[in-house]
Amino acid sequence: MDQNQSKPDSIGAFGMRQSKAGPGLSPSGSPRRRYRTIWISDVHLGTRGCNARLLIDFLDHVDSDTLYLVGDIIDGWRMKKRFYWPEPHNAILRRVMKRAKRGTRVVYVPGNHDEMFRQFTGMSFGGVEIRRRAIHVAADGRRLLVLHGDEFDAVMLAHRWLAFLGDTAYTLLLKLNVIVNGVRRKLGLPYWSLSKHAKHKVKNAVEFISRFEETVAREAARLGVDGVVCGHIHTAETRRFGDVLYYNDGDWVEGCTALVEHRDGRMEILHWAEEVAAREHASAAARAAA
Ligand SMILES: [Mn+2]
Repeated sequence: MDQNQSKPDSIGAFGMRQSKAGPGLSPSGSPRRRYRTIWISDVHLGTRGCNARLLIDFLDHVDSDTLYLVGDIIDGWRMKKRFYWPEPHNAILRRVMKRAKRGTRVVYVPGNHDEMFRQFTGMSFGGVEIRRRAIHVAADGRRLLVLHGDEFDAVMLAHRWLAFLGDTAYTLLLKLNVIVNGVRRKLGLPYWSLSKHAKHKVKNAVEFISRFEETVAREAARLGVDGVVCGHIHTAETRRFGDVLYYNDGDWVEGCTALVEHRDGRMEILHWAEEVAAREHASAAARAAA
């Protein structure tokens, strides 16, 4: 944790970010966007698949009254096999803890990959509340159930959700995604998710996603809430099933998305790779004009 409060986020991992930006400004100098609520999940810290660079950029450009961490934030499964913890992953945790310290309400709903934190349900660490699930009351009064989503795996398939591709094939796809994007970055091309696009080409995957969404929405209807926010299947979405709203905040391994609630209760999915590409395009254009 940064001891020097007057110093803005000057974290060494990204040297160029040692900016003069004040607390209300992002490192790129634009004012931080402030939302009522932000939901992120499936960050998978501790794996190479995690797009830490984009997530750090996201955290440096947005703020909220409440931040929900909707599970699979730290990948305990993968870490058991092999320890992997580069500096940018620390930088993400520091940013989250700093937010909690400065008054953002941070609610952490662990998922299946970070289920080791479920034993701390009801406790609070550094201002981060740990919950098994949560009810979020939106600005317009709607009640949204917040859960990770792995609780439906057993009902749906008796397999993990990756069953449709096979865990090995999926892991390979994510590895390829890292390689492809390493090359793209060297070429100055924006982030593009290979695995996300491959998934949408597989008929079984599409059917699976649809069935998952329906199952979660049905549970929300049964509980009498107005909607549900989950993660788990790495597919951001906003959909309506009858009277129930289904929101999935996506992930930071493939899609790099967050779900946000505006002041008036309006919900939106932010596609961060596209935002970064647009910003870089705009600043390149500005440089060319100068
Ligand atoms: Mn999960």
